[in-house]
Amino acid sequence: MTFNIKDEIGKEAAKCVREGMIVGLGSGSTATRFIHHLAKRCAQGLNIRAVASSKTSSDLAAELGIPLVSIDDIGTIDLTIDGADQIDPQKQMIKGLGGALVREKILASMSHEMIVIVDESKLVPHLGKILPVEVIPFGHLATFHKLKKLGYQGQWRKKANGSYFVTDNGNLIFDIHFAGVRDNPKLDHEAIIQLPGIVDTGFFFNLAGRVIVGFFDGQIVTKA
Ligand code: A5P
Repeated sequence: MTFNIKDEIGKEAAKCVREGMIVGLGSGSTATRFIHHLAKRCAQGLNIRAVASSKTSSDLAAELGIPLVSIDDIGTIDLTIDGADQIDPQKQMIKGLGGALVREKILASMSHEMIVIVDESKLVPHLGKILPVEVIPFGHLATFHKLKKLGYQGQWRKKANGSYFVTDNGNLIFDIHFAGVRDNPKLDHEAIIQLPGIVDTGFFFNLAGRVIVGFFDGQIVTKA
């Protein structure tokens, strides 16, 4: 079997789950490896309940036998474990390349702790590059023009067949392309979120707890 760093990260993350917890399941390829390892622990007798941040993660958890609860049946989450697209030294993040950013942020904000699971390619000194933004379909072209007026360029996320990518919430994703790194991501977030029609941005501030980083030499480091 070939060495897969995301699998090692997922295994390490699954060790953080304790008996009786309500666990938030992230989305994306690293979170998927975590869900597989969590399912193995459940099969060995670990009792937990999970809530998922996407239909894909929910379907996978159900298929692997992880007991699921509805978000509306719980008030708080003990621990959410999720990936990220970029994370800086202040633990500010960009998420949403998988399109699940809104539900991921809801879960993270309900959690006593969000453990972020990333390989070393996600560690950046400053956030930048691509920022996914969830936009409601109604009036999306007007929203696009308003974003452009604020200086934010980018493109609508599309599927391979050319149709719009639609989120689990029935919305669209506009991927803002930044020319370089951002000096003040919080100002970007505030400018974008005040536009009508924007549901949320992929910026995650003050949400990350521990960060489990997998290095390509096989080392796994947990940062407090
Ligand atoms: C999903 O919407 C994202 O926020 C993911 O958490 C993020 O894209 C990281 O995914 P990978 O683990 O696949 O890189």
